[in-house]
Amino acid sequence: MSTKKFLFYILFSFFILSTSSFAQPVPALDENIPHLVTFGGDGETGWGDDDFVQIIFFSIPETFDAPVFIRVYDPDTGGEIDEQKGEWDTMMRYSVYGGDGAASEEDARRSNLEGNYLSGNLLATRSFTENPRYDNNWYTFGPFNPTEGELLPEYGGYIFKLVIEGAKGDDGNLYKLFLTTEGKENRPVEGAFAFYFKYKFRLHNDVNEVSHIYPYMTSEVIAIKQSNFDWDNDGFIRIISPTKNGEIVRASGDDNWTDSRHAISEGDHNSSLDIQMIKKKSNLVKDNNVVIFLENQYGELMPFYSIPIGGIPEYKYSIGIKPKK
Ligand SMILES: [Ca+2]
Ligand SMILES: [Ca+2]
Ligand SMILES: [Ca+2]
Repeated sequence: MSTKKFLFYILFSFFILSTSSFAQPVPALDENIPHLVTFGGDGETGWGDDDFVQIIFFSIPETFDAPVFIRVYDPDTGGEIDEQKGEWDTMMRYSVYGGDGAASEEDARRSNLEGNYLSGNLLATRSFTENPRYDNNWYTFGPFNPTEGELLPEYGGYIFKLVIEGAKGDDGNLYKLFLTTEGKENRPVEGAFAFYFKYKFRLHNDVNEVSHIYPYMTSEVIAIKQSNFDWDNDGFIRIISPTKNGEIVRASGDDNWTDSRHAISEGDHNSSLDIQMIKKKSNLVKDNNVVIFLENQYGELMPFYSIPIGGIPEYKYSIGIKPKK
């Protein structure tokens, strides 16, 4: 394949990926993560949620001019998929924000709960306790006009922020999200995607499953620092990229944070990283909830994308081993 054709192929792949239904659910299909997690605010951090708030951003292309909806699967805390601690007594508050500052506010990206993380215009909010009506079922926020989002071309268009807060109680809320063009079904918004700077989720209860997250390395990045919480020593985390053939990332134990630094070389620029979470093969770590975030060499948070930009990266032997001059 000629270089030109190859470049076209890359762009074409990106176009297909970014417009497929794969881009619309959170967690994304390519991530192979079963559910997001947020605990009630009276919970214990040792159950796998460090601060009882999750913040997810959705990006809608400027060219898209029809209404959009944000749907939440199993928004209540109770019933089949959620994590019970004593009585079901948890209240989860979901709030959608748009307008100036919704996503550009540093406190929102860093989920600095002492600061102005509820920035922007509040467009919709609703709280849920245990409610069988929404067990294994969807609740829909919207419609929203795309221009109600915050316009940030560097993040692909109009941005909406969904904040999920454990207002009361101590149980674990498991849930999924979908950005859609319809209020009653999941229909992808063409060219849209989600991104998140601090990600809290449940790993599979199956030792053979591998979950993934996909940050993108621009040409300015020369080093990253990953931090993770409450991994419970569940197997290992590794990086696959054009120059990294399974570089090991330090993983945390029970109820603590750990971090590790990783150099990023030229061969990884303009590519996603595939950060793989490989569960321990013996002694299943059951119901393992974890938190992870990433910073660049300036200490700036780096987003994970629901689409691996440029496609899922692969190790390239010819780049990993530099030719002698
Ligand atoms: Ca739930
Ligand atoms: Ca409880
Ligand atoms: Ca855990």
